[in-house]
Amino acid sequence: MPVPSMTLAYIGMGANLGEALASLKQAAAELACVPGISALRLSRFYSSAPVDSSGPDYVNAVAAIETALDADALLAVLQKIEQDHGRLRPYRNAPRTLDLDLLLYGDQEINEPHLIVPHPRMHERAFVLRPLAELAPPTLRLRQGSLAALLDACANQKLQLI
Ligand code: PH2
Ligand code: MG
Ligand code: MG
Repeated sequence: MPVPSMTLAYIGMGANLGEALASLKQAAAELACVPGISALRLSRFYSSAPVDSSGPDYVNAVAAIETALDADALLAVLQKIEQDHGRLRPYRNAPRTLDLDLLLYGDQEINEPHLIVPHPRMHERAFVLRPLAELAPPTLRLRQGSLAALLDACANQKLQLI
């Protein structure tokens, strides 16, 4: 049987309600068990004040995976895990028990109403870029610049390693 081609994808993980750290660890374990997902690598965990949001401080991390799933199927997996963790969406950027964002899917650009990849705000968020830099090759570039330059630009955003 032919081996399906695998895509390297990065998932941004965040939570600021409930047992946020435990939820992120549990979600990573759940992701690693999904058929079509392999080689999960997890960054360290960081806490930071909510950006354009409210409520308690967030815990954030990034996971890198190899996946045979297409971007839509992967999005459905992420949304199912969010639901399983009691995710509600009362309003935009509301505090949440679990947020799993598809940051990068190979080098694909996706512009659909329900899915934009690369994630449209990742380039300006230290809570995404710092953990991403632990997993991504230093050569990684986003449309807005190199990972190193983007990290420099948001160096003023306070982030605490947990
Ligand atoms: N997620 C948001 C909005 N603001 N702030 C922090 N610190 N961490 C997040 O994950 C986060 C946020 C929308 O997804
Ligand atoms: Mg998000
Ligand atoms: Mg989200």
